[in-house]
Amino acid sequence: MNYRPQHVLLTAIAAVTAAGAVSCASQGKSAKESDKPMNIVYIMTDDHTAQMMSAYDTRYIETPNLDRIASDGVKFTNSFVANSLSGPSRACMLTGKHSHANGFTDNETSMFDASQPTWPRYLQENGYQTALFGKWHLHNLPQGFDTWEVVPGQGDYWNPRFIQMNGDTITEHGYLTHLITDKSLDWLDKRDKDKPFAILIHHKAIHRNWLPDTADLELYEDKTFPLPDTFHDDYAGREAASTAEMRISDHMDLIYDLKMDHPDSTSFLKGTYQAFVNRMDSAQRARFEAFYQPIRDEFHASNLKGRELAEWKYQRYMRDYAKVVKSLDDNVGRVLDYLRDNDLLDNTLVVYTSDQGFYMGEHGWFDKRFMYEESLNTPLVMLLPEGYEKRGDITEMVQNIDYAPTFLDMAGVPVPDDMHGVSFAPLLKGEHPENWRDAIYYHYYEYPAEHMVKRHYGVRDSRYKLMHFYNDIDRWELYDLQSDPKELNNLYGKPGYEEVTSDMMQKLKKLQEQYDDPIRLKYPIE
Ligand code: SGN
Ligand code: CA
Repeated sequence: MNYRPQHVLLTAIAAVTAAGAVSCASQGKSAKESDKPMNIVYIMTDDHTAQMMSAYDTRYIETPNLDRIASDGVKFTNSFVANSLSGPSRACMLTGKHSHANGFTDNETSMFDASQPTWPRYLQENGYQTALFGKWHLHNLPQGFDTWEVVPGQGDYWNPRFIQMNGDTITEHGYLTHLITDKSLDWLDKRDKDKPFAILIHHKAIHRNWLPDTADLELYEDKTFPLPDTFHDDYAGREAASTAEMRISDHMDLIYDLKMDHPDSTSFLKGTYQAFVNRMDSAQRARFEAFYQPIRDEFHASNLKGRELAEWKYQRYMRDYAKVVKSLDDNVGRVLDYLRDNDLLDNTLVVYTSDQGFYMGEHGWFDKRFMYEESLNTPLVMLLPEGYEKRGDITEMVQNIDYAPTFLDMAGVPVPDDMHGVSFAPLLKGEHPENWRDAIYYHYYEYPAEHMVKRHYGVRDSRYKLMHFYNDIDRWELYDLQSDPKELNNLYGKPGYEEVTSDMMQKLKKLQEQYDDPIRLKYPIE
């Protein structure tokens, strides 16, 4: 590895200036905020999918503040994760390495070695102030941050607990999305203004079980969301899809997920639901119950069954999810306003992304995990500091393993050789490197586990996707994303696709070798 910690702010400033990232001196500009090294504001949500962000998809809801980032900056239209699950995705993002190399393969059995190098730690060692607020979910305490305050595990929407740096756990009053933003803005205000900073704002929103802020409860109640045309998918030719337990019809819980509590209900998730709603104080709870009770009464009287029930559940799911997005969008707006009002936008990279995508009824599902498009994709929009002129859509394929090398590169810090990701800083300058990757690699491990999505790995290029489901199954799937973007028609083994299959196998083999994923020894490709 080339990298040597420099520990000196001046070195970092010199390096940044040398990299041309933020210096305005050469453009004859007078000394001002943008002459300083670049800052990073990295905002990541949980389970926020591109279908529910209007910069990407106008069918469902409006997200004006998130869209401000896209319209004033850049929007990646081919942005993917390496492993569509929270902890693994976070570990890939922090380390720039695929799951097998960073050691955090799944939420259940992994423990993140927080002493391993991460981009916040490299920046900290190079004179940056670093801070993290919100969801961490790597089963130990953060390292590489001057300041952090994280929620235990998945966190609580209401009156949430926060673990503090001194080891104490405190309980705050209010709604989590506001509180994470309050803490972040407070830190930004109190930071040492002579040093560059990197702040990671990690929301729990929009994670299950979609408890909205009481201020947003009434929203979207008049709206009927269009049903995805794959909602009643029969999973023909896709065994792993057929055995997954994430169908809105069969696996979404009426109480826990949809708040349709009833004295006679026997759901095994009732206790979990009650633990969450019991966190509310009496005023919060009264507003919550006043909103949901009439819906419950009508629902329990209606005695819906079969497809009617599934479609009713879909509408309630979409509404609650949309309400939680509304609060998130408002709070991202607060951060953008703060940066604008404090003249920070010229020299700050603002990133908005999610730990993965999510199903909004496509294939009949909620949740994520699969390498199918909705959960492989993740939203990625950025406001760029001076010196990065690109605006609008970026179509090259990027992955969350690229974030670490990109941020280091932009900050003028050498990118360690052992990172799998590649800096996409050239794309932010409007360049189109000829040797940019033509395919991405994916590997999901958490099985057997909740939602029962079988282990799989695969490769996706701009036209085709090849996946191998393994462990207690041995099934390949191949899709032509051009003729079958919804991935309903598994072409693997069908006549006429021998050459495409063989090409994709070779791409898969090459990536498994490049990243040195040990799975290739178990399932060697000729
Ligand atoms: C929880 C959820 C699951 C979800 C996982 C992982 N169940 O276990 O639905 O798939 O988190 O999500 S819940 O009953 O606890 O809500 S992740 O985004 O953190 O990876
Ligand atoms: Ca997640």
